[in-house]
Order: sequence, then C-alpha cells, then structure tokens
Amino acid sequence: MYARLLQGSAVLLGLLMVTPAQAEDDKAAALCGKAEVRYVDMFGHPSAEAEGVIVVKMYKYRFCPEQLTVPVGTTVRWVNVDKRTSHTVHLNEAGEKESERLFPEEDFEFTFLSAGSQQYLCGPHWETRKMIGMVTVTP
Ligand SMILES: [Cu+2]
Repeated sequence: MYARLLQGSAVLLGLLMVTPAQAEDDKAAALCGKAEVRYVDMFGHPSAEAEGVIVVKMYKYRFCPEQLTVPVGTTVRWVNVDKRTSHTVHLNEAGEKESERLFPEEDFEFTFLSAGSQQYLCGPHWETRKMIGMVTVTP
C-alpha cells in the first residue's frame, strides 16, 4: 500500500518534471520510430542491418538519428523514407556541394575521412523546418 503510494508519487513527480526539451526528445524518438518502420517496409530489413554503412533516415523534416557518432572511414547513407517529400543532404561544413534532390526511397552516401564534428543541412528545409543533422567523427 505504502509502496504503491510511493510509486504513484514518483509517477506524478515524473509527469511534473517533463520539460519542454524532454517533450521534444520524446516527439523525436516517436518520429524516428516511425521512420524505422517506414525503412523496414521499403527495404525488408532494419536499417541497422544495412551492409557496410550507417543509415540515417530522412522523415517528416528530420534526420533520424539527428546526431550521429561514427569512427573515421565510416560511410553514412542517408535514405529518404518519406512518402512524398524530397530532401537533400548538404555537408556544408565539410565544404561539400549539396546532394541531388532525394525522392522517397532514394539515398545519398558520404564517407567521412577526417575526425571532428560538423553540422549538415537539408537544403530545402533547414531554415523553415530546422532540418539539421550533426555528425561526430572519432579518430
Ligand atoms: Cu528536407
């Protein structure tokens, strides 16, 4: 009884402590969960099983995951799992030119050969929708 009361208080406390940042994280997690379901529907396997690459999905004006840490030499494959929207990948901080427009099911790959952190953008949506990603490359 007392334990249950404690548990109830903890839950209540938890609810009270949800900050806007946490709510935003939860929203992102839910969205990226859906992006993964879309990926599996399209390709028939989880994105983590893509061979020789790390997959970032593009879905509903987001990169999933939004932040990525990979060792040097990793090839990242950005895959558009949206239904209609096209996106691009622009590794502007790496001095790369913007990718072609990627339509649903299309992808773009880049191999990171130097260590460091950089932001990258979706050309059409970074300003209006804050569609911005981050890659940290470790030596
Ligand atoms: Cu986009």
